[in-house]
Amino acid sequence: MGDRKILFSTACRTGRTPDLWRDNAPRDLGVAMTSPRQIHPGLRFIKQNVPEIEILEYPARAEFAEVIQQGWDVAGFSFYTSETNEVLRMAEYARKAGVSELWAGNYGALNPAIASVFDKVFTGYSEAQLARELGREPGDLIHPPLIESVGLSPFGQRFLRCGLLYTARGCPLRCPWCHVVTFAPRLVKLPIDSVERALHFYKRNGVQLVLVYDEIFGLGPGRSHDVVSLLGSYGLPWWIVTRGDVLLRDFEEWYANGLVGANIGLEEIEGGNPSDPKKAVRVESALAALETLNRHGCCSLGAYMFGFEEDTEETVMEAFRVLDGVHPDFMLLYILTPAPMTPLWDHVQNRFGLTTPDWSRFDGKHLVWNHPHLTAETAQELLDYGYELFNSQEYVARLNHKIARNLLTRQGVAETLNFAAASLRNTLHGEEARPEFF
Ligand code: B12
Repeated sequence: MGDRKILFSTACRTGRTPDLWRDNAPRDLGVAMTSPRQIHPGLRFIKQNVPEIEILEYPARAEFAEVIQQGWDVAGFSFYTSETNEVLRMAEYARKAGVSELWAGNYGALNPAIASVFDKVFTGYSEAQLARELGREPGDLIHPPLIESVGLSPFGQRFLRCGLLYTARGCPLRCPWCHVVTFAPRLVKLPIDSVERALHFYKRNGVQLVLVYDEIFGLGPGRSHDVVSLLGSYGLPWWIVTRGDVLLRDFEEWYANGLVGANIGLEEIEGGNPSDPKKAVRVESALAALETLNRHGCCSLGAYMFGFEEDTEETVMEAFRVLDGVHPDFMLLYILTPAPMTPLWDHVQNRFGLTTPDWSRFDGKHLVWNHPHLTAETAQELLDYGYELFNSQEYVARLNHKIARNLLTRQGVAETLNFAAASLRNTLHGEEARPEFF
């Protein structure tokens, strides 16, 4: 069992690399933030905890074609639904190269329509399952070092050195559109000493900002206090992804411990039953959370998804107007996209039907089902309108100004100058993200 040669790869790099900032900005924007994906946290967690497995992150097609010929017993693929076409092509290639077993993992693997291509499909976070597959008992989970940069175009890719941090996995909420419902429906904390080891590494290796990528940071009463004081004790600025009501509950404590920015989910602004009183409270708290962040000079990002069943062009425009009124620094904009094996998927299949079999369009940027009030073109126009409205040129100056002011008021002049010097050094001499493990 343990002697098999195993290679895991992400989908090949084709066209432009996914980039949180660029993917939500007007197409011809000159100066913009940029963070093309550089490392794959999922594969790095696997390599850190199951080192027998070799990994390839975002290879070019030619690189994959060459590596896959090197006598592997197993090829595993890590992909999102929108990367399915590319991975099916890679799987065919691997079979032709004589690889005897193909495995699938990550969200894209949860798709009955393609399951027969693979010999094994893994659901959810997989380190433990993989260790057992290789014939041993898993140990405590180790958080690998995960360093990426945020660039400022046209000046370069390495302006801000960021450390990615995961403190908990999974989500117990049951949002019908969200793939996490099927993928990892239980909230599980990462071992705190492992989180601390990653933070320690970041502090020693010139990380300027910690990006906490838990699905919803702070979920579950009381559970984040230990992590928050740990973050505070390292004196690194940190940024989270969370929900408005959760942020409002704990904001004072988080701010006192170095929080400098947050992405707030705004799905509730449109989705669901408008007369549901719980929804009204959540909408209010999402908006209040953005205002709270702004009032304290913290960076405020909104993540707004439209295209729910009851949405019309007018209701989306109205939501844009309301959101614009609270002045988020940047908005991530998505079109509601059903993912296989979610309640939304079944509902859409039964009532409306999909409009395309092309998996590459299941990326949150295309309308892929027969919507009762919106056409694919209108949805696209709304997206483009939103990019212009929220994310045109000024956001870059606003965010950089906020980060600088935040540092000045909270850490003083000397620290702020150090920070600026570090960014200059990164820009001039920064290294590419490289494989690094404990
Ligand atoms: C952070 C994040 C991002 C970041 C990525 C940052 C970075 N530098 O990597 C950014 C903002 C760039 C991003 C972009 C997108 N994202 Co995103 N993102 C997430 C988020 C919040 C966390 C992902 C993560 O880092 N997980 C942590 C790592 C450790 O876990 P992992 O990757 O899942 O890997 C584990 C398992 O999957 C498994 N595994 C992984 N690979 C393999 C391979 C094999 C062979 C096996 C056996 C197992 C296995 O083991 C790993 C270790 O346990 C998730 C939601 C969530 N909580 O999962 C959404 C999520 C994954 N994103 C999603 C989507 C749709 C996207 C986008 C397509 C557009 C969009 N709507 O945002 C783009 C495209 C990205 C791309 N093509 O690369 C969806 C995926 C749905 C789907 N069905 O595909 C999610 C689930 C959000 C949601 N709720 O809808 N994303």
